[in-house]
Amino acid sequence: MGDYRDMWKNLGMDLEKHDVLCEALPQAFGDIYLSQENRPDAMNYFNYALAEVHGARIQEIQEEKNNGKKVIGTFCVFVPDEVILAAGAVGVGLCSGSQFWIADGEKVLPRNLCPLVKAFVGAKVSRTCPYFQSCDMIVGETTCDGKKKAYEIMEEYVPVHIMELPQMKREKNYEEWQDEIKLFIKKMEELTGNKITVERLRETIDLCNRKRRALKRLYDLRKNTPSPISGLDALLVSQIAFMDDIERFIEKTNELCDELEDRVKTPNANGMKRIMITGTPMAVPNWKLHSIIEGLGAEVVVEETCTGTRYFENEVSSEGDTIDDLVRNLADRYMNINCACFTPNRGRIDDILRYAEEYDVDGVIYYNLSFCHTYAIEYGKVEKALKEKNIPLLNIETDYSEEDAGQIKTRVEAFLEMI
Ligand code: BJ8
Repeated sequence: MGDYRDMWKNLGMDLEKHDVLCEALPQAFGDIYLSQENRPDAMNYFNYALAEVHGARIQEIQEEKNNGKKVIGTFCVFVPDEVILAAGAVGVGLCSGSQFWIADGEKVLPRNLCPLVKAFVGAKVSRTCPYFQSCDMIVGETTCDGKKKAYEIMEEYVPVHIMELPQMKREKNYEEWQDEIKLFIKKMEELTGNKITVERLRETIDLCNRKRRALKRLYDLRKNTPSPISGLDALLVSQIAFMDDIERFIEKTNELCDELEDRVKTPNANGMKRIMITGTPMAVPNWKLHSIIEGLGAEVVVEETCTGTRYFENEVSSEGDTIDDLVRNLADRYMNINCACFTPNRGRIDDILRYAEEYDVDGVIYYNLSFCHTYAIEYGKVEKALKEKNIPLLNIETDYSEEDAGQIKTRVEAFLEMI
């Protein structure tokens, strides 16, 4: 990474603390990623994007800011990127996957809380995340209690807009979500001074659909036996998707898929067990479970998570002549995301069963971040549904620390032997 200290200083960052973070990341990335064999050449771009995640990409964002663009931070796949882009703003995903930020998060939050929430709050209060420091506004959403209440704390540091996400999927809830999207459009117009026109919104719907299609293409390639890409590499691509320039990301992901398409023409059977991960998201640099599973000689072939299928499944229709038509299309697509914050949430069980078949998995690992109650409770229903289909399942509840890595490794090893 180049020298970005002046830029970080101008962003009001705590440089000393940030140095500690910057020292740890290359080591972890090298150990986990660069030690893999037979990686696709096209992963070089994603290696670079990760290496420059606090450098070159932030510099680009600062240039966009200098050209008058606003930067909007988000934490959930329910916030429609289409609206952010249609207002001429830059969107960045702020979910945080690093243990580094937990201690600072715990200064202002209770310890018995999901690490994802503690980490994103810690990233802001410690002034060590240049994405956070670049944001003109963050957009929260009423999904789980931890996030919902954490946004009240964030308000002390940065302007916050909250979208009220319905927690059921009745007709009236779809209409409520349309109203929330309209309020968000209004807010974005006020913030940026740009009118969101039908034409502009249609363009960004098409753009976001192209991004979804590129990710879907990558995931479809993983349905091959063996998968032409490791689960770790696919996870990195998904994680970079939340921060990268969208046009470049689409191009680079499609280049990767071109290379993988060549690979699957000459499959080399490897006899690896094929694993699905389902559950809570894995924000960068959370590679813990994938590295354990793949370190034991199995391959992760699909993630039913928000850093996996929930992020790209289903496109938004661009049919219609008015903003109301397009907002209805947006609401229809987003309300089909099957997060455990909904009750009931049968759609998620159907997705898991469908993926188990489509990706031909040998077993499923349920990934639950500690203190995430909605996903922890939903485990019972997933377990019952998978049992009926004789699909083996292992439940892993964990946080971002490495303390339980040995114990998880032992349990995954036993699971792989059993299936
Ligand atoms: S759509 S999964 S990104 S809310 S923060 S719910 S892990 S206790 S992230 Fe999520 Fe949107 Fe749903 Fe997806 Fe649990 Fe932690 Fe809450 Fe979390």
